[in-house]
Parts: sequence; structure tokens; C-alpha cells
Amino acid sequence: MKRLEALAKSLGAAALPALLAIVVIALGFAAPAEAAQPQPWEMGLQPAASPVMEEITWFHNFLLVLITVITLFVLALLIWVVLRYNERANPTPSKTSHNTMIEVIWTVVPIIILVVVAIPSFRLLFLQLDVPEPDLTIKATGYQWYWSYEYPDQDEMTFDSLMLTDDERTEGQPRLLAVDNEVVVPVGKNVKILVTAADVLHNWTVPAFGVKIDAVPGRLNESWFRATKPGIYYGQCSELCGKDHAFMPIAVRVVSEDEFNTWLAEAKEKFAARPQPTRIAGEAEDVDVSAPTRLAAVAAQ
Ligand SMILES: [Cu+2]
Repeated sequence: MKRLEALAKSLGAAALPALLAIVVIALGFAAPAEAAQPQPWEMGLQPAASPVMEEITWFHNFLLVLITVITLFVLALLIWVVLRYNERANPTPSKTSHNTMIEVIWTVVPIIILVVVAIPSFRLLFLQLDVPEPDLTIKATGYQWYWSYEYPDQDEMTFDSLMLTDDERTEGQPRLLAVDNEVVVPVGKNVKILVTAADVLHNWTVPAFGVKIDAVPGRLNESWFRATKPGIYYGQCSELCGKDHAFMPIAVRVVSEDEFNTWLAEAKEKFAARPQPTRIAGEAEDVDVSAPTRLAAVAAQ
């Protein structure tokens, strides 16, 4: 009897963490729906703002439910075995060593589970990798430590995008995420993003669009997104690329088609004559820090 009491007590103690886990999972599902940037206490994914991210979010939640059910099922089996088949409860154990039915079941059921996981997984991979006919193409080049963008179809307009320092930020611009020149794209249009790097590996990532793609020197990777809502979407370089890896954020402003055309007309003039690239964070505006120049400088040291 004492033993049972002790067991009930320990089960009661186990219930609290279990309850906490359920609350945490529930919070994860109810991600806040404001700006597309990390939120305090955020535990789920950022709210989806592209078809790919909607699918990723669905797949994530689906897998979470699946693994939770499997884990609870295995836990229940373990508890059952411990209680029912311990030496005291079951002094003369059965000598059974084979059971065809149960062996078929525990082979076939995992296969079915894997197929159920594989089908949406491959569907999602094709959705991500099969770039649809683009309405707009943007090329992003990673530098130590900022991004440079080119609109090849728009007079090859090109500009750098550098993180704003604390002095440069205005009210409402998030620290370590806001940049001087945002990428601007129209809402609801297929944007093909070509990604490369000029020095070391970087990674162009915008969580709300479900885009995370390596920027590799000498190689052109491609991805795409179709922003479903206007707004500003923040991301960060997601490949350790050196000292200022944490300070080369990505900011994409999604606007209506009219606003985009207005911006485009201004941007074409503003960025037309500018030689690329011209500066990095913290250095004088007119210092040439293009990769060959910087490599030469490093070699001379
Ligand atoms: Cu980087």
C-alpha cells in the first residue's frame, strides 16, 4: 500500500512538468501576429507571409502532433510494462519469444508513419525548389558584413543594405534588424531571389517567407517567395561569416504595386550611378572596400 502511495505521489510530481510542456506547446501554436521579426517570448515560428512558409508552418505543427502522440504512446507502454510485469506483480514470467502478429504490426505501422511524413515533406521540397515564373528578380550578394542587392531587370539598379547603428535608428525601427536601404518588392508577386557571396559563406534568410539559402562565393543559388501581406519582414545572415556576422540583417519591405513603381522610379535615379560596393559598416562612405581591394589590403599586412 505504501508503495502505491509513493507511486501516486511520484506520478503527481510528474504531472506538473507534463502540464507545463502542454502549455509551452500551446503557446508555440499561438504565435503573435504582428511585425515579421522576433517577438519577446516567441516560441513558435514567425507568422507565415508566403505560401511556402504557410506549408512549412503546417508541416511543423503536423510533425509536432505526430511525435507527441508517438512519444506519449511509447511512454504509456513503458509505464504499463513497469507496473504490470515487474517481479512483484508478475512473479512467473511468460516464456513467449515470438508473436507473428505483433511483429508484423510493429514493422508495418512505422512504415506507414514514414510514408505519411514523406508525402507532405517531398511536396514541400518541390514547392520550395521549383521556382515559378518570376514577376521580379533580385540578386542578393553577401559581403563581410552587409548585403548588396541588384535588380537585374530594372536597369541593373544596385545598392548596399547596411544595418543602422543606434544613432541612425528612428522611432520604431528594431535594433540589429533595421537597415538603411530595404529591399522593396510588390505584394502578391513571384519574386525570384538569386543569392551569392563575394568573400565567405553567408546565408540569406527571411523566416516569414520560409527562405533560407546559402550565399556561396562563385556560385549562384536561387529561391523564391510570394509575399502575401504588405509590411516589413526582417531576417538575418544565417551562416557564421566572421566578426560582424550578427550585424548584417535583411529587411524586405512589401508594398502595393503602385507604391513599388513609385519607389522603383526614385530608386533607379538614386542608385543608378553608384559604383559597387562602396562601404561597410563603420567605415567612411567613400572608402573602396570591394573584395579585391580588401584582400589586397589584408595581403599587404
Ligand atoms: Cu554573413
